[in-house]
Amino acid sequence: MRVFALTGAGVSAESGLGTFRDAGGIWAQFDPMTLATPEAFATDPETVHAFYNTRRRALLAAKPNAAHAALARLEAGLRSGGGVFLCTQNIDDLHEQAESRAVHHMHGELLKARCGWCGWRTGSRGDLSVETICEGCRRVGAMRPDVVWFGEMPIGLDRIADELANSDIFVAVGTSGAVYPAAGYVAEARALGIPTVELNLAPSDNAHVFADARYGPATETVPAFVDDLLAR
Ligand code: BJW
Repeated sequence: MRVFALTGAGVSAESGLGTFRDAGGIWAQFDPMTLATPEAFATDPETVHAFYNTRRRALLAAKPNAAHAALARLEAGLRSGGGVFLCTQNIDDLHEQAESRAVHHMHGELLKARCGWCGWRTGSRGDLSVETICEGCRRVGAMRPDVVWFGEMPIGLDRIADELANSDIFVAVGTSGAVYPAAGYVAEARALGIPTVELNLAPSDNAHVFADARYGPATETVPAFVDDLLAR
């Protein structure tokens, strides 16, 4: 069995990292257009850096939870017969900390930085600022978190399309279905005749598109779902 798992902020919520669109979520407190667009970074890089520096520090203190662990267990359990493609919208590294191996970060990674001048990418666990020097071109002013902002192209869309087309089941965990292209994957899966399951705290924006759903905290629904899949 080949599993396509799409994860969102809800899978990391019980690790203490905020979601975006829930009550009290990040975009309930801040306007994404002033923090998560290339235009915001061009206009006010200090504010954008401060936002991501705060979130990076929170990530460095966070630990994976039972949902991350269950997805890693699923991958290990299916290694000899199929596998898991873990397509995450999250920029945290909690799937890797839980020892998932096939993790694809379609919205980038907070613990990496990229130069807007030359494209140099590097691991980066400390704060970034407009003074951060690019090790590739030695210029300052354009080092930015290696994340995908609104209006930018998500990473590896061809690979995602291939993995989706070759999967036997599509499961979405803790994502609101508000952001495209990820929000459209369930409809693509259904059009391909692939069974679809939503695991979420509450019905997402596109809950009606899923064939099956289980609602509750990810730390409960994901381990139970993995147990069921591995027992098949
Ligand atoms: C729990 C839980 C618990 C809580 N247990 N569950 C088509 C139509 C309309 C617009 C567009 C469209 N196509 C493109 C667009 C534009 C735009 C877009 O989608 N806008 C919408 C807002 C309308 N998309 C883009 O700009 C994307 N780029 C693009 O489209 O390029 C061109 C292109 C064209 C054609 C084909 C392909 C490409 C880029 C999007 C970049 C998103 N960036 C962000 C920020 C990343 C960096 C950062 O983290 O700061 O990514 S925004 C934010 O939203 C972040 C997330 O990855 C993303 C998704 O959020 P997610 O994960 O779903 O979180 P929430 O908070 O929304 O939901 C949490 C869920 O968890 C909830 O359902 C809760 O119930 C649940 N939950 N606790 C289980 N304990």
